[in-house]
Amino acid sequence: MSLTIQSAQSIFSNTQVPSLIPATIALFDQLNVDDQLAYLWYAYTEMGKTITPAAPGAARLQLAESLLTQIKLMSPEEQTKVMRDLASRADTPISRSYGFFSVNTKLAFWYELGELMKQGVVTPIPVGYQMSPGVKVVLEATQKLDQGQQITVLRNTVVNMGFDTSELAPSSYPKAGVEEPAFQRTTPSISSVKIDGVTEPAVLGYIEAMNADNFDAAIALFTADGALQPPFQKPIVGTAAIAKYMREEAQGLNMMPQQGICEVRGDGSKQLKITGVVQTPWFGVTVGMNIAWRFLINPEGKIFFVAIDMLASPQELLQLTRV
Ligand code: ECH
Repeated sequence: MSLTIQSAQSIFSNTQVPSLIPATIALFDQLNVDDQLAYLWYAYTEMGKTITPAAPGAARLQLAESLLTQIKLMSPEEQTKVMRDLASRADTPISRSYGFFSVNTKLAFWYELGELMKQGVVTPIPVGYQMSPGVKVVLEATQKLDQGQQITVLRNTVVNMGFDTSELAPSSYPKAGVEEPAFQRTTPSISSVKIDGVTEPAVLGYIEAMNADNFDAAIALFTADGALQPPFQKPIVGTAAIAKYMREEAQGLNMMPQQGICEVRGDGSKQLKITGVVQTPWFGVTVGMNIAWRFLINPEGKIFFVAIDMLASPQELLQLTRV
């Protein structure tokens, strides 16, 4: 029996519970553009009372520098227009350039704009803006989330902004092929991994390699046609695509798996579910995200599939029921 990505996606599917994250993003998507920007401002400043992201390094800010310089020189009305264009994914030169940024460069761009707003250099909210009841609804929904879920909502809204460049050739971006700058690790990397109930070498090797940003070692554990499915996304298929994704989005993560279960299937393949906590370099040790990894390992011990799911509640960390 050959393994398929479609069947792999459904392993441990009965342990999945609906997440409040997509539900909150769906509410956000219904807001008009000014309300979306206002929501982000209020949510970000509210969150800033307890947690603040680490300042992005100079190398990463350099990638966004040209846009930031243009925006700084604009009138408040022009600045508002740029932000509206980004939020509405309009096809403008700035919105296109933004669309080509990696996830972390998009976050760094908004981090810097947020700083410039605090300094009064960039206008925070359109002049004369009146908060609509819809914004309150989304803010209240956000307050019900834990911090890991809140930063996921913010991150995903930022990722979705800008012109959708996925259909455009990379050559239409002047800085195509720029190296992704390295993220500074916030704590020493965790070198020996222990997971209650799990001894599978491919899984332990995966976590160890990821915690050292050794993506070549992590990729070597996958089958050539293997897949990785990030939270709320479609699977990324094939080692080249996974490697690119990891270099862009998985740098500096601290993965702390806690416990898991392993089941051997009829064909000798194994399915494992592991729960634990992951920290992003943006917030270091201050925010832990409760997640699950669902692995399908082929009979030769290679990773055919791994899905990463955000857990709906900390109670789910212990929910390791059988299929
Ligand atoms: C202001 C107002 C105008 C509009 C905007 C504003 C600024 C907003 C800003 C927001 C910054 C938000 C940030 C969020 C960071 C979130 C990071 C997260 C990381 C999660 C990572 C996970 C990793 C999982 C994985 C694992 C694997 O095994 C494989 C790889 C991978 C206020 C100006 C917009 C500045 C900084 C949520 C879960 C475990 C899948 C990666």
